[in-house]
Amino acid sequence: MASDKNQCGAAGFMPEFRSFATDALHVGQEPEQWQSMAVVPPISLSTTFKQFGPGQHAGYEYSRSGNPTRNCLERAVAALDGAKHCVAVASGLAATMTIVHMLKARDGIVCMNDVYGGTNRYFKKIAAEIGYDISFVDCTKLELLKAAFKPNTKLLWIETPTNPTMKVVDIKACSEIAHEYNKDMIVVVDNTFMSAFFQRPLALGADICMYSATKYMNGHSDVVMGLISVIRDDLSEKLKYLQNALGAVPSPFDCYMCNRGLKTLQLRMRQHFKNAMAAAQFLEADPRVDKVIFPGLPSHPQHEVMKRQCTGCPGMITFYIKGKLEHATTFLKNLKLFTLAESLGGYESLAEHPAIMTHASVPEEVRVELGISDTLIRLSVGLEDEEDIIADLDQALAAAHEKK
Ligand code: P1T
Repeated sequence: MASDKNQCGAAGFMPEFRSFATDALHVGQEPEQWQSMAVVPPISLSTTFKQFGPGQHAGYEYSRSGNPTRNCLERAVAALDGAKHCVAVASGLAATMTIVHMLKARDGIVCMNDVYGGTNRYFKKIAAEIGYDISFVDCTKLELLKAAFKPNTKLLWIETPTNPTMKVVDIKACSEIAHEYNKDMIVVVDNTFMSAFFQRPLALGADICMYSATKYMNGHSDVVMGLISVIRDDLSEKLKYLQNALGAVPSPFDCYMCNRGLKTLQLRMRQHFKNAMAAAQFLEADPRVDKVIFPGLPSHPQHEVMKRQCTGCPGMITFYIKGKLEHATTFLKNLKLFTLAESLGGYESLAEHPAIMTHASVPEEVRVELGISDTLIRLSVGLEDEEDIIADLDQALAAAHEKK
């Protein structure tokens, strides 16, 4: 049974999704699917599969079009997303590319204005040059979204919370507006920051839920992968066709790893939430910090939306350190437990400087407009002990503000 309060003690959020852990452990993992009755899905490395007669096969022909290990993962993810189908691809950006290939050049795409730097670069430098009509809009302002749609708009791309400024977009409201404008518009939510444990975009009206599985879904910083989940059979058919026709597929080994990562998704996300809440509260009370952006705090501008559409918050925090660029870089260089590195969502705590690192490809004037300034620092709070996480932040803040 779903409880009123989350295990991490956060009140006011949606109850956790029913049978989440059971599905993560068992859907797609049935021993009976293997002749050996293996309890853990084997890594099926064979690129090709014997046929009984030409065109008569046991479900698999060639490993790009279908692979047994990948199939286990796809079935598990579909269950966790409350979806019917899932397609695994080689990276989060390969998922974006695969989805955009469902459209034709000159079709319009409206995209949330703050998204991962690589997504911004793909839309602006690749998709726009092919001929897609791309526009960016702040989807937290629904009147701006309404005004952004044009007769050729075929797809709405939402990221929530956004990377890196953690704006929260109301998925239900945006999906309704998009589908009212054009019932066939495809609403995509990049669910990377949330994972399937905290947010189910398909239940909120979106048509596609996608991930960089490189982050929380795998959770161990050792796989690069993308996942795309859908309920609609027509979208699944197109995406499966493109998975094979574009060929950006993940390796069976990576599928095995990600499938394994899902087994602890629930436990990991609960702990990420707990640790991040403690770190965010510490930073918010600290005079060496200008501002903390964490959707689990009542100070977050869309905290109410977050509670309404999510079961909790991941380990992502951004904050503005008091001072200048020099203070941000000194803070980052002095961290001992947090590793200064790009990426997020692994068991280990990471910290980075979006303006210089993950979002360097976003034009400077756009960065300024979005608030990706020299003093903005992004944390991916990991699963270490809470006291050690806070002690590390404390000592690095002290180093940054010493004699300055
Ligand atoms: O790296 P890849 O698996 O291709 O995923 C791209 C991607 C898509 N969507 C979001 C929200 C992301 O954060 C990412 C990748 N992000 C980082 C590498 C980062 O450090 O922010």
